[in-house]
Amino acid sequence: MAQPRQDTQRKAKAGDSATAKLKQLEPFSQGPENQLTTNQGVVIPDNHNSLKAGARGPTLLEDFILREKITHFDHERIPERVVHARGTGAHGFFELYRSLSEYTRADFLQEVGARTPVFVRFSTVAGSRGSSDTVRDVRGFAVKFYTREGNYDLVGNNIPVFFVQDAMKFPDLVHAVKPEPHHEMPQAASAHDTFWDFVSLMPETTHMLMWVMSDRAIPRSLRMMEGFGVHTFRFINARGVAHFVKFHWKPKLGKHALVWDEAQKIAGKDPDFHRRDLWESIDQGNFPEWELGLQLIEEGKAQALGFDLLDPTKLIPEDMVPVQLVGRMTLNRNVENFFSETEQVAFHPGHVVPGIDFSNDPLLQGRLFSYTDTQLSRLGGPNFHELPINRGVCPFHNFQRDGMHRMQINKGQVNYEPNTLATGSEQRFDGGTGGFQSYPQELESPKSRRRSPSFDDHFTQATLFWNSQSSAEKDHIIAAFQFELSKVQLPAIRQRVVDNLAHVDPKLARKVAEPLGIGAPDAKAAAGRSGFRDVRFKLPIDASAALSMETTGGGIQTRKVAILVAGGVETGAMKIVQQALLDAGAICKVVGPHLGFVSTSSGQQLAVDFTYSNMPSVMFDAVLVPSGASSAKTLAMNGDAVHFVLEAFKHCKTICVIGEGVELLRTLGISAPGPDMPAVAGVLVGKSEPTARVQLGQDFVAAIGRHRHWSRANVEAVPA
Ligand code: HDE
Repeated sequence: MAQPRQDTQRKAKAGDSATAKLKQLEPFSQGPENQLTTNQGVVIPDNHNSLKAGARGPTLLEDFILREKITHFDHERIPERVVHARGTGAHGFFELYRSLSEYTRADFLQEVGARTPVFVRFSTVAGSRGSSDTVRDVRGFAVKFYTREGNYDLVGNNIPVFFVQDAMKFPDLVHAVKPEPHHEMPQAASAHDTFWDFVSLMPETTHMLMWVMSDRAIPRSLRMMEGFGVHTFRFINARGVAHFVKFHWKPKLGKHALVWDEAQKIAGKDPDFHRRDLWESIDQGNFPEWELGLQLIEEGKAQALGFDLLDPTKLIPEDMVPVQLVGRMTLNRNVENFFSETEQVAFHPGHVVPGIDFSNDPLLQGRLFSYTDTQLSRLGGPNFHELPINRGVCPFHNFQRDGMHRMQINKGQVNYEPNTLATGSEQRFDGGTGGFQSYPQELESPKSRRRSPSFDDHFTQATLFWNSQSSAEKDHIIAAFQFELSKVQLPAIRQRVVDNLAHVDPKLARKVAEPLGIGAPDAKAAAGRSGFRDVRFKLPIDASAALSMETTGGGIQTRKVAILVAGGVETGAMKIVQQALLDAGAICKVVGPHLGFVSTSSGQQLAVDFTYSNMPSVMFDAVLVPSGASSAKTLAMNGDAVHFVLEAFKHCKTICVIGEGVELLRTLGISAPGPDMPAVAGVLVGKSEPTARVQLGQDFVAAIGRHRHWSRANVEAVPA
């Protein structure tokens, strides 16, 4: 058998013409765009019909084209993430404002203006991949920095604390919040018995519960929420000096939320609401931005805080350690393939670079094991680092080899160290001072399975959060607890929750209990239960403005305004107001009775973007109803249009009506400006006269900038 090869070599030397011909066999230049092939490159002559015995006969097993196509399809899905299954991602960059060399030797944090590519994945936690975006839940906020020294993953959430203190309780927490195992309901919701049963028995969850029952858990947009690293990490500088560090992401557009009724409706009207919002914003060049904030604490000063930095149910109030803004992150590129990028991206809190290290937070320590482990089953083997989205931008080299789905072809004889056979010099590693050096922290002994007493206080920071909320935010928290607990079947569980809440604030507990058909909250009963710690450490502050979302600002950029029209709409004043909105960065969409065009009062054609029924008011931040007698009349007769404004009113959104447009507000008792008309927060009733138009536009912009008008009275009475 060796003979022919020798022949060929011999002939090639002699310049044989047959070999020369062989060399010319280049691949055909057909591209996959214009020619379908099998995975082996064989051209498929017909992609519509399988191979059959006659036109009406059975399909033949020999049809390798059909078999390959269907086999691949059968295996298209990979297991979804056990938590954070539903998400969306985007590419961008991080740019440093100031050198952090004083604190860390991490290369990407040294040079002012240095840009590092990033990939970010946002997610909900409890729901399956196909669940809705706007459910009440924590949002994952995971950032992969592709640095020159390796990938650094900051795998955080939009809430700065966590439910449990020790990794040991994480599987229990997740089991409790996921759909109940006997009937797999409810999907993507914490409003059920098992979740509240578990958390009511674990008072350490109380602080995070306050956040999850607040508006933080129903963000208006992923672009309008904060991110947090949650755990305390360490920065180590070139001299080996360490600082504790907490990470924050501050959104440039401010922090804003939906209202609960709206969130539930959007979950049905557009389950992809947050994904679409992020995708469209980036697509339209409205790149979302966050600033990276750091709280830095000298190792020796951590003790003085009054609570334990290693306890992930605690935050450091910004009033005690200010957040320093050190850079900005811009997301400017959508993915090209959701599966290859967003689904296959593998984050890991253990992906750190020299200069960034861990603390002994027992929740973080558990995470360090979990993330590689989960990728092994989710991505099918140990080579997921070779997937394009997970590959670093710096070269890497080691002797890990083979395994499922190996892409790299490692060449040569040597796959071990030390060795003398590899090309170049002898390979022997004797340690040294370069590369990643773990912080040489002294450890305590002996081994034990104990919780540190410094983790005992479960309520002081929950009370701090409560005290820091505006009165509207407090109302929303009470309503959220009431809603969730009203879905809990067992009264004893409801009772346990309110008994615990009495340790946060007695009034909060009383209010929550009111409609739940249970007894008054009993703080003593809570304190008598096992697992309860009646301990409060002292905090130097009672409230912290940074914990509220109410004063966040952020302008009206990318806010969506619906312009409700029908035939006969008067566009003179409308255009002036619309221009003011566009100048302020808002997005205006015309919503009419049908797609195509409507005729204006001056006989022109106005293009319609959406209809009242295919794009409801919950998709918008504000509504403009222009003047025009016949347009206003048609709108007032149309149930969908009337519902549109009533719903926007109920959700406390800004509404601006011009001239006859006020007809649409008549059921709310709002009429044309005059002595009888009561002022209603966030409702602007403008005249169409040229002198009033410019001012109206400015007032409208300012009112939308206040996000929602919570002081609007009696919205519960509005039937929408
Ligand atoms: Fe995670 N977490 N987690 N987690 N986590 C996962 O990893 C885990 C925790 C967070 O967009 C999983 O690849 C344990 C805290 C985000 O791909 C899994 C513990 C915080 C994402 C896992 C925690 C997070 C995950 C599931 C307690 C905020 C989504 C799929 C010890 C700081 C990342 C996967 C993405 C994903 C385990 C607690 C954030 C199973 C064991 C605290 C943002 O490995």
